[in-house]
Amino acid sequence: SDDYRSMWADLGLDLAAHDMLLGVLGEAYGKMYLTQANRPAGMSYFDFVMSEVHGLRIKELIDEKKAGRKIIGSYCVFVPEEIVLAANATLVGLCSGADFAMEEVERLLPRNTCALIKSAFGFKLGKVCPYLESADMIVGENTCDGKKKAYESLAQLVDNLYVMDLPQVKSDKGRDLLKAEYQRFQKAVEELTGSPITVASLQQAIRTVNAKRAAIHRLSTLRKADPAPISGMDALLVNQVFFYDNPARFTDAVNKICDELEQRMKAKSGVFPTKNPRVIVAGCPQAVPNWKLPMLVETAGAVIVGEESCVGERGTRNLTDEAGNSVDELLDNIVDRYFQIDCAIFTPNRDRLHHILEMIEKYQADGVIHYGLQFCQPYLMEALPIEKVLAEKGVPCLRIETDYSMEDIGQLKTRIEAFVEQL
Ligand code: BJ8
Repeated sequence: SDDYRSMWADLGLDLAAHDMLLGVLGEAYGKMYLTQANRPAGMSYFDFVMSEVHGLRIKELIDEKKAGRKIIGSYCVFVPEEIVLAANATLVGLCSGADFAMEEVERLLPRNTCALIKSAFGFKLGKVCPYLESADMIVGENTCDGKKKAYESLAQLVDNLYVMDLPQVKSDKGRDLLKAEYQRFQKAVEELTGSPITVASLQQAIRTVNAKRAAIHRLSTLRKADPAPISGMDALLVNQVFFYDNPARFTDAVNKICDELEQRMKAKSGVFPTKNPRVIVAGCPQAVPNWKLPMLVETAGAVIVGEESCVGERGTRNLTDEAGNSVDELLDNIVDRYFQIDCAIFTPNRDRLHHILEMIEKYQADGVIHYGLQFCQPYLMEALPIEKVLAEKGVPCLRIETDYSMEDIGQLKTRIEAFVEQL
């Protein structure tokens, strides 16, 4: 609409480039999502959210800003939404799943940088991300070398970058660092919003975020069923929207889908036949609109029953303890929850392998597809020992290394089809 166009222009978007992006996104969504059979009726909410991802949701954020709230953008699940909400701000995920303005990007970053980082830069340089442009603060974090160094360059492109340091070892010192960084972040957010965090506001924020995660846990549990009541494509989408939507509304929408899936389970109906090959996808995060792999897996006839990823269980598992009598106690609960995240930037990172094994059991998976983005050292390195352990346990594993381009689609299709065949 015209309203949206003037909103995008006010945010400084490049309207022509942005039209192109929305065109490509809409077409891909129609082809990959709307063509799926037996989708739960409750997915219509997510179809709506996607059709309005740069429209209505951005208008809501702008309205929040007009009412004095601040918007904070983040690239990593280590940025605690509880602290953001408690200080009267809204958190949105910024990491992006499509190539954009690649020529310009490669003038600032080496070619052998992972697609996720390049994409984040492409959306800035191409002026096509209304989330990035509406953010009052952008949080970068010292995780992998790629992101850590890229934020030094991003700081030249945006004037509101805040960088959070993160530990690399799960030691007492590591936990102390995380706590100190969350305290520093709390101060920075309070300064931005002018709203000091109180016990009540932090407790309320913890409840809000826990409810969102609990709804996702409920959805995950339902995916244990055979036949699978929801496709991996749709479940991934729900996990992607987790990062953008209004938390309370999102929680309601996910719970509604779960009610529907429970009915499906009773009726023994699903999206794929019973005894269909079931796989877990493990590895790098898949941000919107990176749907290449799940699309290939599910059109090859397997169903994805779980994502071991930050856009998935690595990001959403574990709740934050709601009990505490001071901000400091609640902050400790938050640190305890986030310190368990088994990102591959940690060394050693044994929990991740355990979690993958646990997921195979829980979701009755027949195999694992390890998804690594090209040039992502942490996840590509971890893929090898994971593959070895899975081989010892007799669990088929397909190790994929790819990017956001469509160049390897034929080759991936052949490998995935052969893998699904053997399950
Ligand atoms: S907690 S996974 S969201 S850092 S794909 S940019 S690792 S080279 S994304 Fe992540 Fe936080 Fe960890 Fe999760 Fe680097 Fe790899 Fe690129 Fe990556």
